[in-house]
Amino acid sequence: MNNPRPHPSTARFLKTVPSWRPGDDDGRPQVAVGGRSNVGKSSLLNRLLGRKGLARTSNTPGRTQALNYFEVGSGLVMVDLPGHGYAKAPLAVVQQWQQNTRRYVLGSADLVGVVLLLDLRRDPTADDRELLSLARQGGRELVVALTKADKVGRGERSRRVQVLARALECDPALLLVTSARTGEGIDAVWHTVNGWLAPGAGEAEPGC
Ligand SMILES: Nc1nc2c(ncn2[C@@H]2O[C@H](COP(=O)(O)OP(=O)(O)OP(=O)(O)O)[C@@H](O)[C@H]2O)c(=O)[nH]1
Ligand SMILES: [Mg+2]
Repeated sequence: MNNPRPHPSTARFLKTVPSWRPGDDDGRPQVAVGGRSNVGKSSLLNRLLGRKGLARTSNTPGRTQALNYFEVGSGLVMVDLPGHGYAKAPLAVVQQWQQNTRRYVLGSADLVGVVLLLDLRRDPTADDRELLSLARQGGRELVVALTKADKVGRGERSRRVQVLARALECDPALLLVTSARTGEGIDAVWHTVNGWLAPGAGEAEPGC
């Protein structure tokens, strides 16, 4: 495989979108990164873009409260989705995040695919399943990236991949084991995303 990653100097923050409208998109293809609060979305995005401080990361769950758009070269926009499932957020705030995500994932004309992040050590929540189902409903490409693999030993990893694949009804081969800390799995995510963006893509079966 040739180096599938974009050059880090091509990545830059574009804007924050607290309440998505169709006019927020600009016609360039988009790939969204979603998952529960604290799963490692911003960290993985920084790794994918090769730039440490680009997306804000935090030990405080619920840090990313809006859609954050990042430009990757001239041909791709990556979107950091607000994390779901943060127990301490007020209900009204949670509902606003959820509505925002739902409107965007179902309504965007530019969203090509969703990278759903799940912590390798945890079982999927109802919110994870909802995002999965929204992506499927919206006809988006889909890949599952299992995060924080550096915290899990080899044997336990393959056991968890099997468990999660069964829980999501996905082929285990389609779950990508990743770590923002070590960089494991980053090329595999790019390989998948580049496949979505390649000319003639779009007729393949959904990945997961
Ligand atoms: N060990 C390890 N820790 C990680 C990894 N990815 C993220 N973390 C840590 O997990 C915490 C949350 O990471 P974030 O990237 O901010 O998570 P997020 O999903 O963007 O969180 P919200 O924006 O709050 O939804 C931080 O303390 C990160 O340093 C990883 O691959 N390995
Ligand atoms: Mg974040």
